[in-house]
Amino acid sequence: MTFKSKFFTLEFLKWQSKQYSYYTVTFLKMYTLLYGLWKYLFQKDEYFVLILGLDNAGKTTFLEQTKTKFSKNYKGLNPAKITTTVGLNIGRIDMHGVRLNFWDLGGQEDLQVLWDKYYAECHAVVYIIDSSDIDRLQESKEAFDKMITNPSLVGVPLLLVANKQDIPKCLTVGRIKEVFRESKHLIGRRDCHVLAVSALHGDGVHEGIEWVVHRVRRNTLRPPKKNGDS
Ligand SMILES: Nc1nc2c(ncn2[C@@H]2O[C@H](COP(=O)(O)OP(=O)(O)OP(=O)(O)O)[C@@H](O)[C@H]2O)c(=O)[nH]1
Ligand SMILES: [Mg+2]
Repeated sequence: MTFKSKFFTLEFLKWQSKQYSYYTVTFLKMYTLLYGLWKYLFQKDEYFVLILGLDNAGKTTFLEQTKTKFSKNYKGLNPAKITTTVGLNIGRIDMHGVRLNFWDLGGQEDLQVLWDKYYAECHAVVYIIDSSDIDRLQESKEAFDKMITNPSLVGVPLLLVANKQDIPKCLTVGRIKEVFRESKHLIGRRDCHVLAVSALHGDGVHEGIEWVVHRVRRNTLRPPKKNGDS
């Protein structure tokens, strides 16, 4: 090879490698741009909702009704087949362009110590009260007080579900409000709402979930996660 042809080959190789790096950078820029657009258009805001309350209050029944009402093709578990929760039940629904993830924890006394592990990550709490269990109303209020005193729940909307309203002679919503109003100073400025529900029959479940969605979306203290966020 002559000196001239060697020179031209070298120049050509340099030019070619410049072209390659130009295409690589352009490709990466396009990829980043398109991925950002895809994320913006298709990824939903995600919120995490804790379902808490004493054992037997109806938390898992409430979750099953929620999944049945808001998920296409989901046939809820037979209520008779729902047993006490020892670990965690999860559920997920999409509505109003957002995703709600539910964590339903066991309510037995020795399992309540696990509740606070989820506080920092949650965007709302649905607290279930058994309106037919007059003897344990005070115990439920104490568990509620302990929960809302935890600083990791500051600013989190609270939905109090007065469940089992289908049972004759159960406590009225008015009575339950009266009792839980004593915790007003602990609730502070958090959004809080008490709702009459029969999780077994599904009454009030839709309204409750609508309330939660609206409150978590407007709560600037706990921004949503984008799905895909770790
Ligand atoms: N009548 C009536 N029974 C209900 C209602 N909701 C739940 N139950 C019943 O209450 C019992 C307990 O319900 P669960 O959903 O398992 O209660 P839980 O709060 O998840 O209990 P743990 O998992 O032990 O903390 C079951 O027999 C349910 O069928 C309701 O609205 N009305
Ligand atoms: Mg349960």
